[in-house]
Amino acid sequence: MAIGKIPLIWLLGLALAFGVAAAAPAQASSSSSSSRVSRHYDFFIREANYTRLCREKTILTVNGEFPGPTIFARNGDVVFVNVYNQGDKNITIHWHGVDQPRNPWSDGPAYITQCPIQPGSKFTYRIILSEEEGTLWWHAHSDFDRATVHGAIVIHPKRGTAYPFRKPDKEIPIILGEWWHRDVGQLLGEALSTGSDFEPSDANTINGQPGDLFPCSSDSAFRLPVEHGKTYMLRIINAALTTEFFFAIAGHRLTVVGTDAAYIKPFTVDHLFIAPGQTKTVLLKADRGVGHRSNDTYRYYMAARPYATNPIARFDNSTATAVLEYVDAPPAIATPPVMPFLPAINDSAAAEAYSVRLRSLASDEHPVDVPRHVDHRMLITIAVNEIPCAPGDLCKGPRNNRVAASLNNVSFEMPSTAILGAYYRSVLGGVAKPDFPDKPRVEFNYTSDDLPLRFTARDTRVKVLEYGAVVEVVFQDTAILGTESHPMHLHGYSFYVVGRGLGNFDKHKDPATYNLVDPPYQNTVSVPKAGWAAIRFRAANPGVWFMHCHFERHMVWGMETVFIVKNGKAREAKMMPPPPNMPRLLGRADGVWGEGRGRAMVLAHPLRTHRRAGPCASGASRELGRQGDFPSVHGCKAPMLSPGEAKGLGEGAVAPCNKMLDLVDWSAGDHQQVGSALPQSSRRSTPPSGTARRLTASSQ
Ligand SMILES: *[C@@H]1O[C@H](CO)[C@@H](O)[C@H](O)[C@H]1NC(C)=O
Ligand SMILES: *[C@@H]1O[C@H](CO)[C@@H](O)[C@H](O)[C@H]1NC(C)=O
Ligand SMILES: *[C@@H]1O[C@H](CO)[C@@H](O)[C@H](O)[C@H]1NC(C)=O
Ligand SMILES: *[C@@H]1O[C@H](CO)[C@@H](O)[C@H](O)[C@H]1NC(C)=O
Ligand SMILES: *[C@@H]1O[C@H](CO)[C@@H](O)[C@H](O)[C@H]1NC(C)=O
Ligand SMILES: *[C@@H]1O[C@H](CO)[C@@H](O)[C@H](O)[C@H]1NC(C)=O
Ligand SMILES: *[C@@H]1O[C@H](CO)[C@@H](O)[C@H](O)[C@H]1NC(C)=O
Ligand SMILES: [Cu+2]
Repeated sequence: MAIGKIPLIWLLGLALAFGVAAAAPAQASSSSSSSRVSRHYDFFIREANYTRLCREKTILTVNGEFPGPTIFARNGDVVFVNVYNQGDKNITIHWHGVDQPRNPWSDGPAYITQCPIQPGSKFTYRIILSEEEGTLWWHAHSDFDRATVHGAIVIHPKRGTAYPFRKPDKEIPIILGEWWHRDVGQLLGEALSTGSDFEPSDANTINGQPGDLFPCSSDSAFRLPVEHGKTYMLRIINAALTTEFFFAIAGHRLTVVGTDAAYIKPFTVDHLFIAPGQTKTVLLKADRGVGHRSNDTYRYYMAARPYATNPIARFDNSTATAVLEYVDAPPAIATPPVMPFLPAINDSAAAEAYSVRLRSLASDEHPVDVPRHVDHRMLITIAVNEIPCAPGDLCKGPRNNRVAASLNNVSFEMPSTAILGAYYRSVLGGVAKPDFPDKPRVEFNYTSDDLPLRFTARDTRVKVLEYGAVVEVVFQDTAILGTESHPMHLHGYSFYVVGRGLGNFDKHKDPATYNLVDPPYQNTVSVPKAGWAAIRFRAANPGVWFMHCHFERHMVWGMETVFIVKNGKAREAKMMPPPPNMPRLLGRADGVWGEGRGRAMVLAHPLRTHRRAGPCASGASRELGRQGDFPSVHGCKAPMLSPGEAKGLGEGAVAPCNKMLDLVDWSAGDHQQVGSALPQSSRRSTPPSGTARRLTASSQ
């Protein structure tokens, strides 16, 4: 990303924020109890050519940008994002770290909460911000698309409230990622077909750029211009598929003030540690520059070096750099930037020393609510495993088997239809088994070397939780194919990380070491290599919530499960009904809204999708309109399934995303009331004219 890019995005975001804010008063006053503001973004998924490491390559992007556009909002807002899939593959988008109270429909993981948005289709996500404040991010949640389809979500304090520290002079997203010479979709396809590990990336990146240590990368390296005496807020996001990082800036210390979307007690470090899925909000005081201290210079590297824990996995050990540059005192002679000290690639002690320092702010304005009494305990072992090679297959995984991964020895098998839809229609049984184990079937010395337990088996097993139950999950790393740290991410919740340690979790001794006073509140916990981490949350968000390792390759190998949290009794304790434009029939986002009450419908030609907003598939017609909170829905309207065809499919049948069929009466639900059932509602019927368009047009 070139130097001019960040300020541009920043300005766009401000323009949008002001655009919305300016239009908001009319609507805010119509909803007396609330300051909830709606914001609108258009995301066009499309291919773009980018050159890195001396080679041009086609990647999938949002609005042609890599990294993608930043979403700006305030605590408590609702953000609508229209996702138009103008690419040539299925995709979904996830709003990482947003709880989405009662609204799993917009959470995003493919085949968990929705069928993918197919090429030529559109889906509007409604992102309901509640308790989150700080730095989050969005990313594709299908295949390996998130390698290039990701961006920051910046959540400012509510209007009239402030940061729990002095307002920084400027805020800058710093997104850590990777770059592959090859197409990531192809890499995924090859690895899955042979059961082998993935090829490591060719470079690590900061804001999309490898930096000075790579060929053809110096001119385009990300540069952060600073002025002496000012304070900068870096919103650091680890968007990498495979890599945990140490991060530092030469000559400067970093004060960590937030992690994921919660404030913490500030602490100052020379370097920090960040796992994929996590964010760190840090303050950087620009106290150097030329002439202030004897060895001051005007350029300092910021650098991200991998922390890699599995000795047998191949990995990209390269260091990504960007340049912090004092612009208020340009020197006569350009000097090379200074490199920061970073821990060694295998320095587990450094990673752990950082993680144990995280403590919630726990102030009057930002209190904690750590559950003390636990209703439901789970011990979940994490493992990389093997699955025997099927006869006749050519497998290139360990010992010529397939590499796999598991939680409690269940290697999660992705269903072919969305679990949420099946659960909502009370036909879960055809898709998943509600018997994910609470603990490993057999106890063993989890962290002992040479465990003779390589094999696992695939299944779609989910955990069903009672509404309101306090759940404690202890994640236990195992040495099955080598110990490794794992970033475990839960959708739908943030959780308190109440404990962590090395070796085997001891249920008699370790709980005594828990921090129940000010544990960090996170959505992604880094479980230490050959160790464990304990989290607690109150299951008060009904829905279907994915829980998985945020290393993408572990996820595609099965290191995940799903928590289904039942509805409670009160209306506010129940899942909202599905939105009118849920991708379902053939995964089409724009299939059937507002039509076809209680009838099954099918789109005529599943694979002949209208690409790049071309004509609709035969039998479907293009529609324009809006419904409820979802403005300007347009797309292809599916034809109705004939009563005969619908009958032939049978009552309660569960069809895969590509086969159609939905017998629920989608339009009879209370979509119109969804907004009013929000904790604080302020449905705005029409976006300020031109807002979305302005963003779209100017962000290309
Ligand atoms: C990318 O480059 C290729 C080869 O030059 C070209 O065919 C293709 O149209 C370009 N794609 C885009 C989106 O510009
Ligand atoms: C500058 O000097 C200080 C003290 O002599 C030293 O600690 C530091 O590492 C030097 N370099 C930089 C980039 O600050
Ligand atoms: C990184 O990996 C390469 C190739 O495996 C190796 O030659 C190099 O020494 C490694 N560098 C570091 C810093 O570990
Ligand atoms: C890290 O690797 C180095 C050599 O590459 C080795 O000497 C050292 O013991 C390792 N440290 C840890 C903590 O494994
Ligand atoms: C488990 O294995 C580790 C590593 O081999 C060993 O140090 C430890 O003593 C074992 N624990 C038990 C309870 O056997
Ligand atoms: C895991 O499941 C596989 C396949 O059912 C079985 O062979 C293996 O013993 C199990 N491992 C453990 C640790 O339970
Ligand atoms: C795209 O999604 C549709 C509907 O879920 C599915 O039928 C199709 O197989 C998917 N295509 C690919 C390439 O995965
Ligand atoms: Cu993992």
